[in-house]
Amino acid sequence: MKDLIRSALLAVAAAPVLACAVELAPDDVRAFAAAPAGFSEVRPDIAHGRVEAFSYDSPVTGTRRTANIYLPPGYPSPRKLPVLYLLHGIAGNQHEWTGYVHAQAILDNLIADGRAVPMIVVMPNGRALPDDRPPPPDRTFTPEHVAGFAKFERELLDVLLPAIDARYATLGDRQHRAIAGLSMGGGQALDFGLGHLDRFAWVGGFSSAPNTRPASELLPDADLARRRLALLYLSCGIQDGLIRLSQDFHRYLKQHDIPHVWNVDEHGHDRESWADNLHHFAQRLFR
Ligand code: FER
Repeated sequence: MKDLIRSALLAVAAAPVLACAVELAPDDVRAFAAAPAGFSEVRPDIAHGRVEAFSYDSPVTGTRRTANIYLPPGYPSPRKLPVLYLLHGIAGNQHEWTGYVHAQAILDNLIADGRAVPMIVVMPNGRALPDDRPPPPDRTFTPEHVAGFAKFERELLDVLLPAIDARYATLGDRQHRAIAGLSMGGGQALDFGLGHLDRFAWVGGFSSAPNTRPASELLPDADLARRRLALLYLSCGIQDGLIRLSQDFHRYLKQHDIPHVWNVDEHGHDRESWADNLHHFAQRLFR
């Protein structure tokens, strides 16, 4: 319920940017058919993973911070697992993917059907500020608040990654580490993932926000990108006023022959798009 209120507030706060005119190119189409009915609903007949809280000290904020961790059914298993870092939007927190998007059901269903490999999913709070609660709507887009999302880069790389690898049975190398996010978190995933291909081989930006650095800055060396990226996945809905940014990113990748998935769906800046894209992205990871 809280997440629904939060997204409704965001819709009001972000209305001017999200209402931008959308122009579509011929290749702005779905890469995959819509997920099957019920893909994000809890199925009582299958094994379920669990979500637990993981706390760590952040030298960036000077506070103790908490991430949510999805552990697949049967964890701990004899085998070490790959890890996906999954980042929320500007008005969300570590509960947004599970609460609003139903990520836990999506992952459980894919794993039960053998369509995704069992993985640990780390859902941190990507707002590296001493007060990391979603602010009231009139402060959602302040420079201070937006800066908190950029400050998360050092905390993620220097503190959270090593802490997760120490606490959980992870494989811990770049080939077994992915990063993706929605909107503000999509921008973070592209900035941090593509900016640190020594740490991540799988990167996804869903409805990425204007905190995304230009593709020319993130991937100046196309050859290196081709060699290091296992998957680069971009998506956006045709009703999302932020689509221009992803279209430009896709165009740059195409011009420079950098393989990627470009999935344009019929949705807006909303859970329908993010749930569908998590479903498609997760099943392509670590294979
Ligand atoms: C902006 C429009 C939208 C922006 C961020 C967003 C930093 C983020 C939206 C979201 O996370 O849902 O101009 O600037």
